[in-house]
Amino acid sequence: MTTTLPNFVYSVEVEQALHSSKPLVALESTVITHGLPYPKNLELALGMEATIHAEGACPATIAILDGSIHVGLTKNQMEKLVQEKNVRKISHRDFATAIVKKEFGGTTVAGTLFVANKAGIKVFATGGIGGVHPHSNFDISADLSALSQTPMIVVCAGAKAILDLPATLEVLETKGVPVIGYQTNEFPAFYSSGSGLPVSARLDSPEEIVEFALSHWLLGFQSAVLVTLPPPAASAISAQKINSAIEQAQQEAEEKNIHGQALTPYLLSRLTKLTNGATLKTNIDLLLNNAHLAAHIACTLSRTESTFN
Ligand code: PSU
Ligand code: MN
Repeated sequence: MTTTLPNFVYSVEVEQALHSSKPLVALESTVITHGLPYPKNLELALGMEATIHAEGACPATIAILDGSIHVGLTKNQMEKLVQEKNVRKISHRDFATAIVKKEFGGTTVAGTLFVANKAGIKVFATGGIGGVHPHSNFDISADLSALSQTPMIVVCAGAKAILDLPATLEVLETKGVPVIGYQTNEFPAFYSSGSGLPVSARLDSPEEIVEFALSHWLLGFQSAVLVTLPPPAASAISAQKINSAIEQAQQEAEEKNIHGQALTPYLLSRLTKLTNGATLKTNIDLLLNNAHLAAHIACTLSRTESTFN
């Protein structure tokens, strides 16, 4: 199965894990190429992989190198990716561009969902999904449609706080994506633990999440199950503290006419400056936290599936 897709390259470790039904966790790479500054991005990428290994699962970081879609990167490939100057942000529409132009690319949540699903991976950890940008008629992340089309357990800290969270939840509801609060009734706000907005269901353990996802898919639904967990308490920032920085960054983006794919990376890096690095620390801590839960879920899923087979 792993050799039939054109332009797909599997790492030795991922290929072996797929063949032996070992638990796998997909990881995105836009967070590495566009979301975090060097060398924190490399440290984080390797840190998420180590966290997943420590739980007995196999990490599969997904990215485009020289026009090939890689599922699982070696340390050398990871280093090459973070040093590359021209890296495209890869959502669904961008794969063919990167392939024909032999480019490097960091896959977004949408892009990673597509590749991970083709590879047969069922669990994916990210920081925060994209969503509906405020004050903008049409900037709605492709992450939301991809989530509605891809049967995957996606672990995140909600949607990034730079977004219109009520509108993002409305779109997820319209598209039939269950939004699970992990040990919480509230949708987390990425940097902050709560948004005041309700999730569609609360679940408290990896076992409950696996049972939920299998029931959802057994009914024939094809959407992702979005598992949201708040950032670790020690690194969460209160909404009150962060909101004025978010407003300032948004206003600056408007003045500089920054839109489309460039907007999210611009806002994230401005926030890091405006908060003296506090948002960067929270972002990294929550990514590691999400990788940890995703690895637990992947191990639970693989145990559950092996009792059926
Ligand atoms: N989570 C992070 N940092 C990021 C992202 C997520 O902690 O940089 C990326 C994801 O790859 C997500 C993308 O898919 O931001 C959303 O971009 P856009 O709003 O342009 O769809
Ligand atoms: Mn966008």
